[in-house]
Amino acid sequence: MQAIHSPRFPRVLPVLALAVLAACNGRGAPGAGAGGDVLKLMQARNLSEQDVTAALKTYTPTGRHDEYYTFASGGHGGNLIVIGVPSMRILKYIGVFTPEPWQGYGYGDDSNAVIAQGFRGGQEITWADMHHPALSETGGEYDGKYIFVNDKCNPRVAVVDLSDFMTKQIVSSELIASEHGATFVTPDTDYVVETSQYPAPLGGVYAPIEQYDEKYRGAMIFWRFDRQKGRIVPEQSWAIELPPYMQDLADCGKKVSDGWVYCNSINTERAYGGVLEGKPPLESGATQNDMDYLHCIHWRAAEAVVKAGKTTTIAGMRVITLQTAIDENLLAFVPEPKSPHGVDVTPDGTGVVVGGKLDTHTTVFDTQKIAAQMKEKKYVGKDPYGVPILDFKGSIFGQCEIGLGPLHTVFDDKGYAYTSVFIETVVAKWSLKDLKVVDKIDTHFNIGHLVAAEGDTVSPDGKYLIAMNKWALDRFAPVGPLLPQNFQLIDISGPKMQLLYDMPLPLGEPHNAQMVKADKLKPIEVYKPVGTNPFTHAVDPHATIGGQQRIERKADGVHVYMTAVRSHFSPDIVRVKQGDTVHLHVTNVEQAKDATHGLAIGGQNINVSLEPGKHVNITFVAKKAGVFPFYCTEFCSALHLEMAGYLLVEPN
Ligand code: CUK
Ligand code: CUA
Repeated sequence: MQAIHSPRFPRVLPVLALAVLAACNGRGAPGAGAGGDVLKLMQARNLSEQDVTAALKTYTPTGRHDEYYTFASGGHGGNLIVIGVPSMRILKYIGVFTPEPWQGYGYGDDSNAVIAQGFRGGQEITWADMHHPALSETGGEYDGKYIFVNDKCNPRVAVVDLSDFMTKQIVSSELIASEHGATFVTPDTDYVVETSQYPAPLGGVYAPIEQYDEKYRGAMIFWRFDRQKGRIVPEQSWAIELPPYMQDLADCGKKVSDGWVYCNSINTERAYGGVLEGKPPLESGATQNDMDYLHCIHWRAAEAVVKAGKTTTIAGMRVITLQTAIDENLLAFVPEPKSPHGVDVTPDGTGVVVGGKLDTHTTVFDTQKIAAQMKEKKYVGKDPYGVPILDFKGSIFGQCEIGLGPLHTVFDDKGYAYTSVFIETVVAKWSLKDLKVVDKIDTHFNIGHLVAAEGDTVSPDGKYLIAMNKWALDRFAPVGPLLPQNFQLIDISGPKMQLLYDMPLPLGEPHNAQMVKADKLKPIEVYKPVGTNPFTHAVDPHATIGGQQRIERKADGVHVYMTAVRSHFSPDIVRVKQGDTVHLHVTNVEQAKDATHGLAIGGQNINVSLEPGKHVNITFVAKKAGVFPFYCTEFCSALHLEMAGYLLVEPN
């Protein structure tokens, strides 16, 4: 064996080489020669033993599927990113708040209508600041059926159906003007929680900012999810009014704390800026107090209060006023250290872990102590709005000295918690039992959230963790001043964490993600029966089958009933008059798994995806006279280029 010159090669390398050799021999195929090649490769590419084990732990040969799906928020992109773990291969982008041309999302009547559900106050919105996806749960376990996700900027919540990986609904309430603590689900997905961030007068009305204390408010919305329909039911949803602090992240209780929701807050100082008006900037005004308030809300008791009709309606939403919440003992505060961030309920539901951006601890609040004291009304004070306050020391399990800037926490199957530490830029592994740090690993760089396999459930898997880092300063080939984000896959199965893989994310700041066991998802392969509209889950009234293709002129315009099949559209000539409203009803009549077509029409901003069996309706006005070729945008067959036709718009 050749001597290895690189200082990166540890002396144990030959052991690894032997192991690789043995493995190769064991499988019969590559033989001893291949082992030698591995060594040469390692040398040529300057790879250490660590590098090679990382590669062996993530490399996924062709045809082999990943063990987990990660659903990452697409940040500014307003879409969800589906990633396989451990390979870190991107499997799909799901259009959510933003049109997605490949999927035809935002280019046909039904998907346009979904995106339009998210327009606020008549304003068209085609981007989002997506932060926190949440998988649907049954009994506190991911059930692989739905994923919800929020838009922090334009308070909205979307419902994505994991049977076909399509966004089916967006809900938005004018009650609040921005949000952050969303989306978090109750353990059986009865509710999807959305909490405001920047206080504003409830209901989208105006009040001078000098009346901040009196007129500005926060609120937590409980969006009711109907599992049968797979939709949020706004009429069955409700909210709780909160003081004008900046409510931050939230998490729902589980097991012993089922029925509760916890939300941290910042800016209990109620600063609102005014740098040109002689006031301190918002961020210094908002960091005066040593403690902010963890909001503890008994949502199950609140639900009963709603059912008893003790609500006021604001912007169409039933709201439990702050006074009613206090009177009914639904809400209490526990002081939490300076500028807290992250609220994460432990798998057994006994603890709530809160980080402190300007603190060096994570604090583990004790859900049982909080519930007991609230029951006995053992309060030590009130905030300016009359919300009762619990004793800090009497409400915690303890604190863990973590490092500078702890943010978010996830869990494994062995009783350890993993906290992202922003300023120190590490992941800290610590024991929930004795609150001691046992391991730290560097991240590159600026870690925000982290996600662990099944990490938000009652039974985390351990195994994998992804550190979601902002701005990868030097990890990748440079692409200009706007830096990609960096997802770092970390092996957490052993006592020491091991970095396995760097994955650049080029779309927007992803914030948070969910990692679910792949075999929990059972996506469909084709739409059945032929003519299914994915947004109604039923055969569309305009579905077209072979032999029924036709063009009909009706009072509301020209209706074109069209089929797509390898390799033609029928009809393939569509004649209309300038100014006609055209209704295209297109059914892909195929049922083979890979028989997807697309339909694009030049000059009309139309491109829809026609997966097997799918039906799409497209309405547009033929404004301009001319000849507009249309064609299939998926390479569906040898005669794909010939899958085309003409839209002929005759001048008036
Ligand atoms: S926030 Cu982004 S790093 Cu919106 Cu969950 Cu903490
Ligand atoms: Cu159908 Cu190409």
